[in-house]
Amino acid sequence: MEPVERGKERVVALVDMDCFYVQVEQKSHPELRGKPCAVVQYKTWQGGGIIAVSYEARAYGVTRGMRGMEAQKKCPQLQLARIPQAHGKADLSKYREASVQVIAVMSRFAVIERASIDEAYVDLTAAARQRARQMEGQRVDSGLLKTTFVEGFSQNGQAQQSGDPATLKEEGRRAGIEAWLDSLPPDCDQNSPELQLTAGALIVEEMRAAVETETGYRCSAGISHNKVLAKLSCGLHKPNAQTILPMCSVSGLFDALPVGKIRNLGGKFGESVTEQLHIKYMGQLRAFTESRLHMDFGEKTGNWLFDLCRGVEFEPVRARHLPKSIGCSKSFLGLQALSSCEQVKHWLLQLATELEERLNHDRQQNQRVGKQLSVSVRLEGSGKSSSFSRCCALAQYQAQRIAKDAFELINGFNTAANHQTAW
Ligand code: TTP
Ligand code: CA
Ligand code: CA
Repeated sequence: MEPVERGKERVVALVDMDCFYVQVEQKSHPELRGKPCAVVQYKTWQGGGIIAVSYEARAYGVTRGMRGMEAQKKCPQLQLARIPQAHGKADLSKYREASVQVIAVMSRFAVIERASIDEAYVDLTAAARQRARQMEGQRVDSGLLKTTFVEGFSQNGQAQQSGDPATLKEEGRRAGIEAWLDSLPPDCDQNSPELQLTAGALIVEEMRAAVETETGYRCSAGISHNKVLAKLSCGLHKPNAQTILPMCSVSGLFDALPVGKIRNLGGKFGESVTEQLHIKYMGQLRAFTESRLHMDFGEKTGNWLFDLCRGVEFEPVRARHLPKSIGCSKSFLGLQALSSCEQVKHWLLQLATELEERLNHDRQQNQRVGKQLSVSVRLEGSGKSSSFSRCCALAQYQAQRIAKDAFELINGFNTAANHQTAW
């Protein structure tokens, strides 16, 4: 038996809910279903800030970050749902509960790593191998992959000239699936990584159907050989669709993909990569030797980048259904900025009250206790912003005590320290 090509050993998927907060609101307010709508935080100023947008509303140009009133100018029939509030701030508990329901369904299928409130990685290696074995060399029925796109194969269909965009897209998708299945060698070896990706896609179709039947929520997914490629491919076709990203399509995709679109390269580190190497696209990284990347980024990171730009990555999917930490925060922008110790103490107590509730709920649900209290402060000055973070032992699940400890942790940073009441 030949060894599996490096980087193709696993089948990994990323499942991400479509316009998640919108779907949660649509479930409890059925009149919003199928309509252009958006979820806003704090309906006070100009209709509140939009944080989630239905796909019907996206067609009108409504985007996250717009004010509700601004969005209603683009789409007059736009309906706005508001995030509930508690302790003077947004209360996300209904979205967290919906997330728990989805994770419970998904975890019946394979090893799950919850990555955020609305997404999870799935290691399908074992399940996909087993499914590939069961196929016994028979061609996969494309009717079982009815929401699957294959990157690099979908555009090659003989799409007809006329027709509406949705029909053309569906024709291209179907032609792509057939071309992909044709590309699998006849009486395909069950150890073929491409066959295993296909088997993984079959399982993800079933998993997504189960999520929709049992919770009412729709999601999209990416299926590939590692977390980075799975995450990237999930975003290629949304909503309510899934995309296989085979290794042979990586270089074509990376050639026009800005470095910052890759998992873990979206922030400062990704910027330093593009600046130091004078590049823009992921594919351009392939021009650099391993030793050059070692010189610029150190051996470990250099190796990682060298592999990554070729689609190879090895971070494991870790079995984890629960968040690692429980946190809450609130921003005070512009004129709302806190300026006295009393105000700081008041809001610390509000945050601590939410924490106490959520910690108790977590202890009851998950039989575990938190050990560390961490407080972070971000200051947005004129132009510059700075932040700091301090931690201590979490002594008790008690709001007053948490607020007091938190105040002591940050009090040393008060620049108005020699004044009695100012912050
Ligand atoms: P996303 O998965 O980024 O977006 P989405 O689910 O709304 O839409 P898509 O179909 O494109 O995946 O975020 C998940 C939820 O997290 C989103 O519904 C609202 C919330 N969220 C915020 O509150 N603020 C933010 O800045 C982002 C990015 C998300
Ligand atoms: Ca989402
Ligand atoms: Ca997400």
